[in-house]
Amino acid sequence: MKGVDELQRLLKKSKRPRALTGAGVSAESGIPTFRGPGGLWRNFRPQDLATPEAFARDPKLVWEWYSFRREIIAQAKPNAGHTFLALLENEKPDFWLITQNVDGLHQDAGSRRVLELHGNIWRLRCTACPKYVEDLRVPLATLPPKCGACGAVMRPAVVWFGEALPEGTFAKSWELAQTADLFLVIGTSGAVEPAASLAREAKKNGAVVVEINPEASALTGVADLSIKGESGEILSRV
Ligand code: BJW
Ligand code: ZN
Repeated sequence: MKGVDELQRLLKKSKRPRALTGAGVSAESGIPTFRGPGGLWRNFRPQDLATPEAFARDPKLVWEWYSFRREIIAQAKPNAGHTFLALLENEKPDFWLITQNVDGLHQDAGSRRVLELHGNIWRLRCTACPKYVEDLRVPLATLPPKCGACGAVMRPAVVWFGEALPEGTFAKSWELAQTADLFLVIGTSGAVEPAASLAREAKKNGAVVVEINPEASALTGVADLSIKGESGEILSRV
């Protein structure tokens, strides 16, 4: 396939490759994406679940949604797309993976240079005190879970709409976008900012942008090469 050959060529000569991944990279592991057919938001409005206001209004409802997703993720395994990106890290000492995903499957596949823009579903933080914990239990003992230190409600340590991304993580991602020579955009609709702007920033600074997605996205116009297909399937051929 022409796109795959071209990507192979670009990877071979790249010294500073980066990848931005989204929910689509975990779709072949059986984890639903957010938008589109079968997406997690087909039956819900994002503002009813993924905002601090929604959580303040009904923490149990929001936690039930996260609990449901934790159950699915707990049973999922990394796919060929995750594995490819983990192996790329060994080949390219300056490769960095920037993910919007909260599922931790990149780390499960062996990736270590991972920046999580939107947090991680396995971590919880207290709404009242600095307590921050990893909790892998499925299901959790109570919904909403309570802080062991102060008794207040815990929340998932993820980034909701209207919340700032972890400052150091985003700053580092921005710098990596600016210094990229190759920027892979894999399995994201590019609908959410500021994550999507990383691809634009990379392009502005001279990187070749390659998209892998079975559908057109908000970032297809930014891509120099757009490979249509499922990321696990495509990357297993690179
Ligand atoms: C496959 C596939 C296969 C399928 N292989 N591909 C500028 C303009 C307008 C609005 C804004 C703006 N800047 C900021 C905003 C507001 C807002 C925003 O972006 N709104 C837009 C909706 C317009 N952004 C924010 O609020 C962000 N915060 C912020 O900007 O703060 C500013 C601030 C500064 C200082 C102080 C205070 C505030 C935060 C955004 C947080 C996003 N959070 C979520 C939830 C995380 C927790 C959780 O998981 O529950 O993150 S929303 C959700 O969307 C999740 C995802 O990471 C994110 C992106 O989705 P993704 O990954 O792209 O998934 P999908 O489903 O959209 O797409 C899947 C793709 O895969 C599709 O294209 C498929 O085709 C493809 N696919 N199978 C490859 N096998
Ligand atoms: Zn607390």
